Amino acid sequence: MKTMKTRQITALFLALLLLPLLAACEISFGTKPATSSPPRTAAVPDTFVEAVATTAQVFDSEATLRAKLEAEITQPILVFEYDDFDGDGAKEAFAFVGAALNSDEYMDAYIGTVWFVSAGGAEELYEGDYWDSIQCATFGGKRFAYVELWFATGSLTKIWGVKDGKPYEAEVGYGGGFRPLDDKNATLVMEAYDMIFMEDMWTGHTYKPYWFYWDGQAGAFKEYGGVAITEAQLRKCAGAAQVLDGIQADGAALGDIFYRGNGVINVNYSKAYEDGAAYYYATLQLNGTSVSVMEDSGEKSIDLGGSYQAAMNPDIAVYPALPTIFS
Ligand SMILES: [Ca+2]
Repeated sequence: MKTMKTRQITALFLALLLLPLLAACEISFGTKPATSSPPRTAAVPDTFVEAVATTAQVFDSEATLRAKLEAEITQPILVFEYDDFDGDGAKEAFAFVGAALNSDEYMDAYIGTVWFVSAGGAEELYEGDYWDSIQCATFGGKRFAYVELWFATGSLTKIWGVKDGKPYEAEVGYGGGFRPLDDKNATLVMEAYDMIFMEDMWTGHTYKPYWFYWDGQAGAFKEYGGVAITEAQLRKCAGAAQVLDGIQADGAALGDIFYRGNGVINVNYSKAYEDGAAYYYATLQLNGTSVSVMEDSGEKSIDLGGSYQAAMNPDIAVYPALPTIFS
């Protein structure tokens, strides 16, 4: 009896001992096929990344953004500027919705609305009349959209950028005819009646460019403000005498001379007549220690009508220290 019981206990003991071993074998057999197919740990992130990328593309694809805008409007989309304006990886668009006038007198004029569209939806920015539809330019690596509002005899520029996924108006001040020069600089035109003073009245419509730049650190446009210099200071530059002597030989009197941080020097001068005076300017470019008359589209900037001020938009003007040539 005792022997029988001992055998049974031994068998039970062996079974108990073998069970975990068998279980272990089963586990190892069970995991084995997994090694022959692609490892699950690698396959999961791949699918996940793919899914996220697909979702992002759908949210800000050009077709999706167009559809978001089309749901809000009744007029056609004339311009759709689709880009990553602020460089954050998400696409957005500035769109012009409306109609071209197509008249002989106003060939490129439009009436309509500027819209901003992102994955978050479509937002109306400005409704009005324009000399042109939306144009785009890059300053400091950021993309901007701008329009020229139809304003009396000239235009008024409105510029928008994108920050934290939202559009904002990049204030460049009062003026029109915004013209990008490179990835930092631009000009804005000041309109004035400042050429002829006669019988106590100003006449002579003039359009003078002023110079602006994108200040990446401030995240804002600034104007190159002018610091007044004297004729004697300007004559220290090579090439200045030739220009100034020519102006004075013509019977003109020098007015204010402004030096700007981009090396632009505006020389104002006037000629007196019996019952009034005519006002002119020359724009010079300082290169090192010499100056030359600036050329714009093949035209020399001398004997042009009007007078320059220190700044067009004093609120955003930055005034430079004078270079040593003027000291
Ligand atoms: Ca963006």
